[in-house]
Amino acid sequence: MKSIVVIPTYNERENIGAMIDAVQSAVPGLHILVVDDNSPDGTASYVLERMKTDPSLDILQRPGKNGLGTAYCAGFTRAIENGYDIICQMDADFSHNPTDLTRLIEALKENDLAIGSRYITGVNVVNWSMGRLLLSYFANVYTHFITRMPIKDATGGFKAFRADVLRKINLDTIRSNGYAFQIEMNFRAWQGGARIKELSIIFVDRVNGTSKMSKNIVYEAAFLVWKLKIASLFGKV
Ligand SMILES: Nc1nc2c(ncn2[C@@H]2O[C@H](COP(=O)(O)OP(=O)(O)O)[C@@H](O)[C@H]2O)c(=O)[nH]1
Ligand SMILES: [Mg+2]
Repeated sequence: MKSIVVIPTYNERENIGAMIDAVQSAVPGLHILVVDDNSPDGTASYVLERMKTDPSLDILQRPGKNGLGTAYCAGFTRAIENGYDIICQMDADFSHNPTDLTRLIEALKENDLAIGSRYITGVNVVNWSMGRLLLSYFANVYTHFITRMPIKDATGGFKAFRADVLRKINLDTIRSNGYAFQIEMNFRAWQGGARIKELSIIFVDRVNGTSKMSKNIVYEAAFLVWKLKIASLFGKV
């Protein structure tokens, strides 16, 4: 199976080198596609330099910061075009542990979407403020309550998809970005009949670099779950 992990970056120069090393030693042979939004800190030039000697590494460069959701959609589209069977997604900031990729990919033998979940066995989050933790936790309770999607952590960004699941979703029509993007992808996969498996992971807040999370991302997600719910009632999702 041809497999790849898509890693979006915005100002991740401090992390990306070690992240590429860690992914490659965790899952030998896994290809990496970095989607960089012209990070002012030169993340892309670092990756381009490494690509000269590493054929398993690729980059998609976009002209400016255009949000996480569209970065993922562009990366997924490229991965589908290039014939990958398994397409993973993870952050560049070490919040997601690259060694968990093996379990996510393994789970695709019997599932179509594997989700790294922080909320299966209690709360597996390290170093977040109580405010941020409560926000994330209740965002998930709220999402579950409205959509009835059988997923405990619908806002996480550490996943593995069978390419078929992504092919079925019309990626060009996705407009959501932050938490909302993760929820929307799960919802569309679920509505499309994907077999979904959650695996427990430990999420650790970043040590280097800064978060791009904002208040708008929360409002966007709060609104989106209603949009999905209503669209699904009318058979539009
Ligand atoms: N290409 C791209 N990557 C982004 C954008 N916003 C965030 N990222 C990346 O997405 C990942 C998650 O973002 P992060 O700021 O850590 O969000 P948080 O973990 O919710 O605080 C990191 O690898 C970021 O560099 C964006 O607009 N474009
Ligand atoms: Mg982060």
